[in-house]
Amino acid sequence: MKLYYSDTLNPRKVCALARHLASPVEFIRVELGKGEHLTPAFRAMNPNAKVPVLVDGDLVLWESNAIMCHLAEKAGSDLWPRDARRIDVMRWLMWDATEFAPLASVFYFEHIIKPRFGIGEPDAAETDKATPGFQRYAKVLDAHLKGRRYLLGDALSIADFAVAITLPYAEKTGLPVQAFPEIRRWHAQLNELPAWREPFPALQAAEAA
Ligand SMILES: N[C@@H](CCC(=O)N[C@@H](CS)C(=O)NCC(=O)O)C(=O)O
Repeated sequence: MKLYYSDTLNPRKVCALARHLASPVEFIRVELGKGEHLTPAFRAMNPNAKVPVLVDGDLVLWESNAIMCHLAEKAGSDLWPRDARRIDVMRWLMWDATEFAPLASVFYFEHIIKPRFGIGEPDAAETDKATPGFQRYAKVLDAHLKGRRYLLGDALSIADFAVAITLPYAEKTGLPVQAFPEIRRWHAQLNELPAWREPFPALQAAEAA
């Protein structure tokens, strides 16, 4: 399998999961700053011109959450459960994609993407606008996590990898999580996983130099 990624938010979930499962993937770094995702060859894999993309034989799969399902299924892992908990995972993936992540990622975009790609200064008006919505959903998440180690209870799942993905950047981006102790406790537990802390392959020495 080949996993096309960049060291940004959505690929991060997939890279973390691939490492956690020790999936046999070849990591292929796509330089967004150089427009490597805009080439005809890349668009032939993903017409959205976005990372991550997984190529597994004839299967070319885009969308980070779908890729996580595929990697977990392929590994025979319970992180994408085969029983009724699968529906619960779907619930959290949907909730994240439609409610939580669009608000949480505003902070990431303003404070990490903009400076990194030189596309303007962080705009406080944008994060201010996202804050009430973020707090509304963070409250739901915080209440759900009370008494549960992970989103599904005792067992880690791909839903945790999806919903928590903005949390490694919380401090740097000013994501307002201070008022949500269960979210912070949950993320501290995820940080115990080496693959969560270090999801990306090391840069080649020449690139890093
Ligand atoms: N819904 C997609 C979003 C992927 C996405 O937004 N990827 C970003 C990096 S985090 C990207 O490739 N951006 C390039 C662009 O928008 O030009 C997923 O979850 O895979």
